[in-house]
Amino acid sequence: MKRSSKTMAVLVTVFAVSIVLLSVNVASAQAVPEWVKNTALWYGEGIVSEGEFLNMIKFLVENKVIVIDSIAEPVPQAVDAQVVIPNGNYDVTGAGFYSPLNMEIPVGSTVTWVNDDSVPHNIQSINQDGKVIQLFNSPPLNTGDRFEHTFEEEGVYKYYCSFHPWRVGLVTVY
Ligand SMILES: [Cu+2]
Repeated sequence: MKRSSKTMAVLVTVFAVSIVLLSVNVASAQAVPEWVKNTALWYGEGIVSEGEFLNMIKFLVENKVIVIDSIAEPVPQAVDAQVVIPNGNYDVTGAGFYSPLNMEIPVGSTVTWVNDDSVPHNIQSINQDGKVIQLFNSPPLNTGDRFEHTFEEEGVYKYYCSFHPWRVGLVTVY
């Protein structure tokens, strides 16, 4: 009993999804050809093969009697994002982490780092071993200076400041 009610739930779900995806063009429905009606009837009676029946449905879709609305996948919009190098970031004993410490952005987004600290910093992309790589690398940024980079590929990008290498940040591009 339990099993069949589960099956029923699945069937209802599938049916509900179908309603969203399929809509019948009423104007065209009045013009459903006789052979289509016959094919459906004969399929039910086992006279017509499944292949012929499916071809008939294909015909209805191609001629827009059955309209299939495609559900577009939402494409994440690229953004302009900002990472603050906060006041006190230079201090190894302080909590002046990059804000946010892990910047999560869609592909194509641009990150701008802003130095809000009282001393110069830089932004150097590093690999998993902590070695500097030439991906996004800023000159020294004085207080108020900015540096930006546009991320065109998915991935997790690490960076640090070569003056204060204990300050490591992340950019996650999805
Ligand atoms: Cu620094």
